[in-house]
Amino acid sequence: MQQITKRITDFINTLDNINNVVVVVGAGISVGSGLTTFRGPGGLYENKTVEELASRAGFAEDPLLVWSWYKARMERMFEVEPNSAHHALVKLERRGLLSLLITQNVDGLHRRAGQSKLIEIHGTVVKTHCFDHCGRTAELDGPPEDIPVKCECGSYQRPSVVWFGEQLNSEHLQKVDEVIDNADLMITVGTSGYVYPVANFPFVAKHKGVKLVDFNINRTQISDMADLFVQVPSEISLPIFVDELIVRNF
Ligand code: BJW
Ligand code: ZN
Repeated sequence: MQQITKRITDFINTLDNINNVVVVVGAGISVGSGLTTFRGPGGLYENKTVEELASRAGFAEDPLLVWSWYKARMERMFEVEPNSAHHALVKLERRGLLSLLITQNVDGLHRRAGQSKLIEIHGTVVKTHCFDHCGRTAELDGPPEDIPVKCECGSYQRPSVVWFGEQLNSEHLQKVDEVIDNADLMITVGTSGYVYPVANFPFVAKHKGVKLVDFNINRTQISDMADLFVQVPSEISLPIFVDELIVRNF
């Protein structure tokens, strides 16, 4: 651990002035809370891949199967607690260093940890809307009892998350562009960098001269271009990094 802290401190000492940190998060941050990732162990559900389950076509073909997947995941999400990596990001915000946290996770753990400068760019499981666009929406305070969840129009409600082939919220994307333009550091945490357009954010940042730090237990295309890659579970490495950044007192 001393060696990791030294690598982190040495890197932070090379930085001039850090005031605007943008953080991009994926499923790996919640592993320390007991949730599973999409593409690692436990990533398959009933022999289907996330690409098959998280799509309009998948829901149209078998709404019960897709809702069963979300219900099982929601049961875990409501059981678990934010971990030290989520709390470290709240600390970064409270010290005034964070411009924006962009999470791909729909598990709500950042909000529960107390994060405010937050965009849930792939949506959230606690909201639903009509699969057939009748306009009805609903909020859930736990996993739904009866699935597939019915809509009053006769169709189904679906989770308000972004599935493959669906557009991300354009205001969110505009805000991301703005914060990257003004960023001096981007931190990526626990993402495979497999899913676009989020996978592009580190490339855009790097191209604009923003320093890039990646926290992941496995090497990815993001780690390959990062200025610092820390290959340790983020629940261990991220609290060290945030504390060292705060101690440096830019
Ligand atoms: C740890 C750890 C520990 C483990 N500590 N780390 C350009 C090129 C090619 C394709 C496209 C493109 N642009 C768009 C596309 C198509 C598509 C896409 O990206 N396809 C790929 C398969 C290539 N993208 C879209 O369709 C997007 N929409 C879009 O672009 O609209 C415009 C458009 C429409 C139509 C055509 C063209 C353009 C929408 C993508 C929506 C993704 N939705 C999901 C489901 C959300 C709801 C839900 O959760 O159920 O989002 S899929 C799933 O993947 C989920 C995640 O947010 C997302 C990213 O996964 P993430 O977080 O990176 O997880 P993993 O499991 O992949 O990785 C975990 C990592 O953690 C690993 O690296 C581990 O090593 C690490 N780890 N333990 C640190 N303790
Ligand atoms: Zn409806």
